[in-house]
Amino acid sequence: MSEFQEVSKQSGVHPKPAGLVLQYGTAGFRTNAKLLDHIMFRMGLLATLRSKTTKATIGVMVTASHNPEEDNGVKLVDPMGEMVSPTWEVYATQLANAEQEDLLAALKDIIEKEAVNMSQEAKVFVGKDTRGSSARLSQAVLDGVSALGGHSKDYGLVTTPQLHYMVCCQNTQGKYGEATVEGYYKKLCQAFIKLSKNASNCTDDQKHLSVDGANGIGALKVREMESHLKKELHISLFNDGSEGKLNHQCGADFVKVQQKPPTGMEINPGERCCSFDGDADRIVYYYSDSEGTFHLLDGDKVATLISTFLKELLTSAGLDLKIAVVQTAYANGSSTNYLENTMKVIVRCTKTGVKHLHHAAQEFDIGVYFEANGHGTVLFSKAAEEKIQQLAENSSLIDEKKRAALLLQNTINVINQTVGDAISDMLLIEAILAIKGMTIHQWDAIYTDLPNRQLKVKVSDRKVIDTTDAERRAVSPAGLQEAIDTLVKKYRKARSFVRPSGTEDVVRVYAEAETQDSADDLAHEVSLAVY
Ligand code: NG1
Ligand code: ZN
Repeated sequence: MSEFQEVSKQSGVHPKPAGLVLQYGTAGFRTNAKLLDHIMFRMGLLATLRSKTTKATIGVMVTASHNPEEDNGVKLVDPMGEMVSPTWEVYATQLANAEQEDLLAALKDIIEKEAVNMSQEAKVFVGKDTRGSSARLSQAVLDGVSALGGHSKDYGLVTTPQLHYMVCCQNTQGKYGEATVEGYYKKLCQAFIKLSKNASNCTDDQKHLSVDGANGIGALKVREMESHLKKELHISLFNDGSEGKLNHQCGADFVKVQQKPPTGMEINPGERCCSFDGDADRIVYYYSDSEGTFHLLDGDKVATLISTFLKELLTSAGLDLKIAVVQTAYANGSSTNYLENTMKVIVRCTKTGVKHLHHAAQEFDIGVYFEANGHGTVLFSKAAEEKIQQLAENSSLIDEKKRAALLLQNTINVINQTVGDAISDMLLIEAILAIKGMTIHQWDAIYTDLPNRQLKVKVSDRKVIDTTDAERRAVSPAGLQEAIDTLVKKYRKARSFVRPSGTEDVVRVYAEAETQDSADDLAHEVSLAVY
């Protein structure tokens, strides 16, 4: 077959370094960019096969998110804009690790297992972030697609969530929106402007937001979007990529893990600020108070704000829809406590990695999911969307109900339901704060975070740690959990857990306790128990 000849020929241009083994992890493949050329070519091949089996457009995003500039990575996007299915993650690893001479056999094995109809047309959307290596690597993906006779559309520089959005729009024949970057801005910004009109007495000062673009793609895209906002939001953009290095001392991951502001940003007391990560799928907020103390509002605070807003609207609209918040073990204990006991919403805890949260959120009428690091979105079931729409279109309704239904409808439109999206989340948060007339300080005061600490520990083999109960308890190595339990008992309001990272060769240690000193000590002691 000629397509296999072409694969053979082209794979010679993208050879695999012999013996190199990489794994499709929590966020796809991610490592030093120098090691990724063959992976990209092969992911182009795999996406083409996936497109043929699903008879739908598949996405391939070239990015390493919050990782350093020297790294890169790739992840596949399934037809509805979601992460690729677990079976195909296994295929991705197999194809990536086949030695050069075994590549065709590995490819044919997948074709056979999935009974891929090779005469079916294939379409793949490709996007990339701003890393120096991304242009070369995304070309390797495109080469992979064309080697198998697939069609591709290169979206060039886009955020990860924008690519997910395009794939979903394409596969729903435009019902979700138009599969263009312009269409994305129009849909989100129009909904944002309609929401903002519900904010009474909003001053120019309150419409101001400082954004740290992490010197990445998010900064470019915020600039592109600005004209669509019609001055309803005034953005001061920092770390826009003109000087600093991607993710270096800035961005959502830096701010969350270091619990301090990014460099390169001017922060005035009380002013709202937020940081994106390197591919703009995460967002965290923060401010500095009049004493100069830094306050972080992470994914848990975001989930709380959004779910409170939605719950109030459901009550006003008289809609009986089941709303839940999905978190991971990293969620601050105070947030879980507040959500369950004060707000009385259902809270679920899943393993780390958005695909787990996403699936859990799909089980409810409205599922708000956020990782503490700021990656998250809101999912509305089809039935919930229909009920909201019917109510919004019902002209006989009394004012309050109608207003709530319209707010819910525009909330749905401002959200990118395919995946966590810093731009979309930012617009929703800004709209909610404006509508509720809330300052960032008032939002922060909804509950007080328990002091916490995250550490990374290098071990010879992180896979010896196995966990259960949504990663909150270690089942191996023997004795580790007992050791953690003993340490935790020494502190008040304490909790700690360890798990192997899915994106770095480290074990992550998390601890929280009544005071920062206790959290720091506990994290340190637990990290010693991991060795
Ligand atoms: P790992 O490396 O598996 O902890 C990290 C984040 C995840 C997720 C992925 C993908 C933490 C503790 N972990 O995963 O939440 O965002 O990266 O980017 O923040
Ligand atoms: Zn990211």
